[in-house]
Amino acid sequence: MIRLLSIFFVVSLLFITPAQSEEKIIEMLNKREDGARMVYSEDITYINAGDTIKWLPTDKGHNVEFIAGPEGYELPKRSKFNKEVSLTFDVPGVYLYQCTPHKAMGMIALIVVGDDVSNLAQVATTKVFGGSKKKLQSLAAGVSLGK
Ligand SMILES: [Cu+2]
Repeated sequence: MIRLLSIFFVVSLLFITPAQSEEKIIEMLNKREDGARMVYSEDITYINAGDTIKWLPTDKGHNVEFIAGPEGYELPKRSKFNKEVSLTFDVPGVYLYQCTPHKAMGMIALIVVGDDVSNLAQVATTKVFGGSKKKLQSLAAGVSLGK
């Protein structure tokens, strides 16, 4: 009887907590709270597969341009300046994007989908410009699992 009840309990939990995809907001900023200039609001964003990220053009003159992702991932077109952009990530792995006009000023960021860092070393060798070279190395070193 207890066993039957516990099975019932587990099964009901499955129905009560379905896997929900979430939407995360990232802002494009001239200046962040920590004083960093020309940045996204997050340097490294951790999401689950199926989640969506929405970038807001909080400050003007920025965009989102993907330059690396897991194998087989077709890089989306770079977004328009001053426009909101939404992307859903179904494939686990590490993604790298930059802001086209500020790509040499360190305006780059990483996304880690589904705790999968198997392509991190490869992403870390992506060609980036100027001040973004150092930043990419520090971001890659800062990636951690378990959030
Ligand atoms: Cu920018």
